[in-house]
Amino acid sequence: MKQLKSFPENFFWGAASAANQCEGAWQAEGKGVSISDVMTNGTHKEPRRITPVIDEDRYFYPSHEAVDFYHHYQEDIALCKEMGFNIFRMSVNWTRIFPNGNESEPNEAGLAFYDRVFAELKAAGIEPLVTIYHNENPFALTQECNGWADRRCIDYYLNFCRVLFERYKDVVKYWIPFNEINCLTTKLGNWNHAGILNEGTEFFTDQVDNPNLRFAALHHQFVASARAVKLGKAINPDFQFGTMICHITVYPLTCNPDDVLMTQQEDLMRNCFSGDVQVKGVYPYYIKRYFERHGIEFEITQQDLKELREGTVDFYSFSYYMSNCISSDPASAQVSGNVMGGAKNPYLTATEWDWQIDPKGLRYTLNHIYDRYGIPVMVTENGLGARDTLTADGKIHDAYRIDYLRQHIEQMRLAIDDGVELIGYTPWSTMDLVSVSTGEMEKRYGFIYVDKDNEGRGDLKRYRKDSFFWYKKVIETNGEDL
Ligand code: BGP
Repeated sequence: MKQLKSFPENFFWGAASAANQCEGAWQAEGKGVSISDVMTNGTHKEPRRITPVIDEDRYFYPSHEAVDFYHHYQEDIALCKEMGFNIFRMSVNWTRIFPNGNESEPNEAGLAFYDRVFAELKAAGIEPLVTIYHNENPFALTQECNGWADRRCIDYYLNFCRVLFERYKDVVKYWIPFNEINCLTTKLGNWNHAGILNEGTEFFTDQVDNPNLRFAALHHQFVASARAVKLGKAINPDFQFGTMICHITVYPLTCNPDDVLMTQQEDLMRNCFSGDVQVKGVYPYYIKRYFERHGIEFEITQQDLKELREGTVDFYSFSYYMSNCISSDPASAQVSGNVMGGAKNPYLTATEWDWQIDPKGLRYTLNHIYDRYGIPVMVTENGLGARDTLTADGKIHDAYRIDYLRQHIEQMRLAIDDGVELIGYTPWSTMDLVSVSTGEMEKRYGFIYVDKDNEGRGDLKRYRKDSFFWYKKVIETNGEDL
């Protein structure tokens, strides 16, 4: 038999992070309040909430200090260099640059921080992959106009993009306009993905959902993304832009045609819709019918449609953590307790948070995506959330994480062998950081352990996990030695 194809020579190996989950320093040097800064920690007896009035005495807001990347970036980037990264995925916190999101002039101190981070990366020979928007919506825009439900956010965001593109035109080449943009196809996306809040009580929750506002917000983000691509390419034609789709791969629970049809609809809605708009530049036929059937209405102008066509992306990137099964039988639907719902797959195991582990599903997904779009693909998130133990001698034996990553990398290689043009891998996450869905620190993903717990205790000291040394070897051998 012919030998398997290898990872290409210039393959991007690195890991991912997001400003709101790692930086901390939530009020440093003129930074404004972002949506994530008003989220409580979910380890309290109730789910995470958004509090319009910050009450430090009653609640812990994990993003306020997070793992303090703001003051530890040099140390963290040095560790990335040690692992051999040639790419580092990060986001720029909008509220450091525009504290309220709507100012005309940027906050120079906020930009100076990213100048330092990029300089450090360059010195380490690491390419930045920059997410422009990763749940860092300025809270002031929620108060001003209910976040992305309002079209004004497009211009505010473009103003932010212009500053980034001009300042970093020779420093950053790879850009992701929006993280997991497709989260807005479900009500989970309302709060941290779009800053939409509708309830006038002490707490806002994500339980309130108005699909007209939510899909309008998604549309505004599509237009903003397309305009960002056009603007960026005018500033530097070498810029490369990508999608970032939260890909929850779905299988029919049985071969009952009802299950198969439901699965197809779920896949189109959750996974394909946003990619179709950003890669193909048009609203797909099935979504138009969906809007009609559900009476969903919002404004789409001719100018919007033109901009969508003109601002398509160069590569397709996505997060992949799990797959789910879809069932038309109400008794078996929703068995799995993970945030995305779905039915339990009897062939798979799951994490403590019920995320079903499915390495082969990654190969399936990569082929599915490449077949649909035919553009370069990057896995910009993938990883295992787990509770790690720091031993007395400063070690973290996370064989379970190594096992998870190894199996997924094996499947990536098989997908390359299938012919998929896979160009990079940035698993979640570089260092431990705050979990989005739970607000916990103890749901850890990093190669680098950070001493901090759910209540914010710990000295923030960094430790190399076993997976750190393992990943270093993987990168050194370009994916040969797993
Ligand atoms: C993705 C987000 C990340 C990250 C990851 C893990 O959806 O883009 O920001 O947090 O999921 O999720 P969690 O932190 O909820 O375990």
